[in-house]
Amino acid sequence: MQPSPEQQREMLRLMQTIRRFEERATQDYLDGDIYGVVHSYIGEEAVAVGVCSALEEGDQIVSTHRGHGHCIAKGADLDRMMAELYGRETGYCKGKGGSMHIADFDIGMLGANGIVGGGIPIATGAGLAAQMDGKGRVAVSFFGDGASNAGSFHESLNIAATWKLPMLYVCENNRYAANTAAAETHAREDVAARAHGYDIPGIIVDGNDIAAVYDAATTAVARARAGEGPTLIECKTYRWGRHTERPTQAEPRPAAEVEEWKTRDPIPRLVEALKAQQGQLTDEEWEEMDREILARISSAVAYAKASAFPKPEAALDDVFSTGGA
Ligand SMILES: Cc1ncc(C[n+]2csc(CCOP(=O)(O)OP(=O)(O)O)c2C)c(N)n1
Ligand SMILES: [Mg+2]
Repeated sequence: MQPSPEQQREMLRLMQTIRRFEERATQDYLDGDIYGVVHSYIGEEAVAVGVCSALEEGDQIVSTHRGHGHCIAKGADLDRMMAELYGRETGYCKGKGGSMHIADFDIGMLGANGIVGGGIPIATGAGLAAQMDGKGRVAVSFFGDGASNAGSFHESLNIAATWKLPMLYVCENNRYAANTAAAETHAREDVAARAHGYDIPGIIVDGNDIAAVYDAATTAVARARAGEGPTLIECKTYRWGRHTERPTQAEPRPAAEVEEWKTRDPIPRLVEALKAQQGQLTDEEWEEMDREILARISSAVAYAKASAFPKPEAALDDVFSTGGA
């Protein structure tokens, strides 16, 4: 299914917001203003936006350590995101979680996760809850090629396939897990092929082509809502940056490979596609959209900087739940 021009413009806005957010987060991290670590999603924007554009508000997603893009694509608030990266009390986790732990239950973003493969069973639990609720909700698990080698991936796919849970398993195959090439750890190159072991569809898409991602996600969502069970979608993509933005982070990837993937940038691809549709985007409109996004990111940074750090006496707040029973 092809998105309408209006939907495509919204997808472009979201992808460029992720791009500009990540550029700014990287810069501010290198300047020492952001604590912890930043894993940039630059280059992979079409996956988060393509999938989340196929969802409804009540659908739920679970993210990874590289999670800013998923949050933005699902509609997270940029002020609270940036404040969390800055470790401020106005952030999503009151400044105590940082980049890898943003969650917003109100928009169906059940959380990023620093544990590789840790989010997959959480998403599967959300899928089970959606099935039990019977309101037609679906759950999406985003994870990397590295995570697909974790036991939690196989356990989750098995139970989701057996119980026909309304799920999308979205593998962001960027060909590396930290410094290890997937070729060194995957017996078979295509993660999607593993779906056959669980008798569910395993789809491979060009993860830098947002129309292809959206199309695959739309089909999988319809299947899930119809009670036919989960789909594994493998998006072939690439991160432009090193594994983290730490200045000391190793870079085992050949420079020519990185440069080659930059030519497959998903954002200009969508810009060109929109321009080719008579009257759907002009250079001026695109420049204006980018200016607005940059201004929005700057105001999120200003909000973060104007917010206070959490107080030491708040360190143990929100650690325990009374359960309400
Ligand atoms: C259980 C666990 N093992 C190892 C790590 C360290 N680690 C963090 S990210 C990462 C690589 C993950 O690769 P992949 O799943 O492909 O995601 P990508 O970073 O490529 O998006 C590793 C090994 C971790 N956080 N958790
Ligand atoms: Mg990877």
